[in-house]
Amino acid sequence: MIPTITVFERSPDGGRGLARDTRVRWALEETGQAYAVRCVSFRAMKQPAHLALHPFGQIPTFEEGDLALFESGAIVLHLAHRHPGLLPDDPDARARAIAWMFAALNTVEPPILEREQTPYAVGDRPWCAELLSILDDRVRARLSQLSAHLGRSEWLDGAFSAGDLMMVSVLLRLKSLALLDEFSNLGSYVARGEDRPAYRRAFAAQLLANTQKQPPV
Ligand code: GTB
Repeated sequence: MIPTITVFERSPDGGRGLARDTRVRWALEETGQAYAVRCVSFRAMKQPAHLALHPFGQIPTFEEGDLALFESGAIVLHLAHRHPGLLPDDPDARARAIAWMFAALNTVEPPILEREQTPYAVGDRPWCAELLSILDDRVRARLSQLSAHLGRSEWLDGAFSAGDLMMVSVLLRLKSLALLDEFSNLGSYVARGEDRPAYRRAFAAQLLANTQKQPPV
């Protein structure tokens, strides 16, 4: 049975791959799984049918047979457990790869999101520039630690894993800011992720979905 994921009917980023279905598409591509897509409007996301799948009324969701999942991290982890390609066989290395997934979502993504969303939330306040500079420093601190860990390695812990998939997905959100440029090894790390054939397929699929003409309603 082919799983179905939900995605924005039209992502606000116009197909830059920043919505969280891209990381799920990427995991599906890395593990060689065909998948179907159901587009959901902002309105439909808050309706009972979608809330039954996602209690917070968001995308992405994942359905396969009797299983319905929400949270991109949980979906990627599920795929990584079920199919080879995203987690090492060695139990300790596997646990470390999962730790990197959590680090991406719990430690690195929050300051990036706060930095990203602040201009929308309080961009008109006189103190916004000062706050942005504080938030930049918070992101910088995390990037500096991550950069020190990565050093000259290709990936975070040996071979590419779900930990890298999630970390690259999170760092991609910084592309519009100059912060990533301050850490050349992280820039190369993100570029390596983007260069993977599975990422390219995932990106192309979401771009097509977000740029093709919508049928009249
Ligand atoms: N923790 C959840 C997960 O990882 O799955 C977060 C899910 C989430 O934030 N979903 C967003 C959503 O459904 C889309 S991805 N938002 C609609 C709503 O809450 O009503 C976040 C996102 C949205 C848009 C852009 N963009 O345009 O650049 C980037 C990321």
